[in-house]
Amino acid sequence: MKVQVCIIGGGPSGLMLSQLLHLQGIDTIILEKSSRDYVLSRIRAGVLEHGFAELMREAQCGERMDREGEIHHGFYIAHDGKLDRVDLHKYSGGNSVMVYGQTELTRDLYEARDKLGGKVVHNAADVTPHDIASDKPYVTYRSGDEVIRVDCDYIIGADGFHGVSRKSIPQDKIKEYERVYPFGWLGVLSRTKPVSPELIYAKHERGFALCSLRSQVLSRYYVQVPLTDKVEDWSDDAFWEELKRRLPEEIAAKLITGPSIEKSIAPLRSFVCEPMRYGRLFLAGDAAHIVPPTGARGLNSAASDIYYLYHALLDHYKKGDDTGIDGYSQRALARIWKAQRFSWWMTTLLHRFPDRLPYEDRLQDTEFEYLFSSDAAQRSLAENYVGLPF
Ligand code: RFL
Ligand code: PHB
Repeated sequence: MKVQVCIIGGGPSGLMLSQLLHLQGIDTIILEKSSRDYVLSRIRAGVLEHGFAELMREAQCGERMDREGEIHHGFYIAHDGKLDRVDLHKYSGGNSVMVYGQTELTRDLYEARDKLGGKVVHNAADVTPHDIASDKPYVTYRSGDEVIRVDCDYIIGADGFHGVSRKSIPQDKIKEYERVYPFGWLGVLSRTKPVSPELIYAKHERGFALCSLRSQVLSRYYVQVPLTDKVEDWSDDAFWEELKRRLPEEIAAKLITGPSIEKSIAPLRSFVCEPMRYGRLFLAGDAAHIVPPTGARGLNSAASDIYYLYHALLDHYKKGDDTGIDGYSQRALARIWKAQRFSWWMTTLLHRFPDRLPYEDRLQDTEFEYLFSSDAAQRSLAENYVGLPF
């Protein structure tokens, strides 16, 4: 089989790129190792920046998001018994974020791919890129006993942090930067009314907590837990009790609890791979970089990769101009590192680090005092949270 662009990974990055290219008459295939149901069962991002929402619209997938998603003009930070609001609208020049779950957005992208007759192969086993440094790369995968070969011009590695794409680049051609945090997030999804119409990020001496939502009847909550904790250690009751302890009393008193419909632990990690291209293989999204979820940047960073790649491939196929292709890695990384900085800063601001010094505790308190007494500091937070331009 021959296509112009072979995309490894059917998460939001791969689906979005394939949809955008298809609309421009560029032929793609997506090779996804899991089933569609499995991909759609993963509960991840909840907050989308303006740029991501725009890309969904450009991909002709924004209709349900615009109907069912919620526009948020601000969020709260609970700290030291206080509840301060970050006014995104005021401090970012009228911008906002969209609250719409990754599960729903992925479903919309799959439906759009189906509608256009896009090629999406699920349960593709042993996906392997070959000859990526040559101008005739190809990818093989296994379906049952049959090995299928896909010849292409370009390979896009959109297969997440644990995918095969980054690992297929020779180790001496890339440099990896990583920080693993000494805690994770225990997340619970419940069919209950959210405790607050806007998100609440809470810093507490027992650890971080987050009150988020998917809709007015579906809540998403998180608490910081040690890496040694297992989901089985946490009954629903234990989760709700711990969450309440970390919230201001008046919020905890309003919290409506219910059975969890999903419960999982995500470790926190910062990671960047440089460069994001080797030969004819381009990395995009979590395959190239990871952030801790605190600043809600992960999927939003994938969006700028996809935007740059989409335009680079368009220029190549429509105008014979390879400037975008040659500049992709550098351009993408410039924005990625800013998202890394912001996510690291939000994580440091809000979490309890097990090995912190008393000196660092005082600095953390001072960060809040400064933040909520300075328009410039709130402007910086808002500008990063709604997403830097791309
Ligand atoms: P994904 O979603 O990991 O998709 C990669 C796909 O590739 C497939 N795959 C393979 N396919 C073929 N062959 C192989 N060898 C393969 N190996 C893997 C996988 O099955 C999968 O389907 O990467 P993608 O598309 O780059 O998307 C990235 C986002 O998923 C991620 O950045 C966000 O979820 C991060 N994130 C958040 N981002 C935000 O912008 N805002 C948020 O509010 C936000 N909240 C979060 C988050 C991530 C979280 N977790 C669980 C890490 C909250 C959490 C808790
Ligand atoms: C979520 O709703 O899952 C969510 C929201 C904001 C974050 C991280 C996760 O910063």
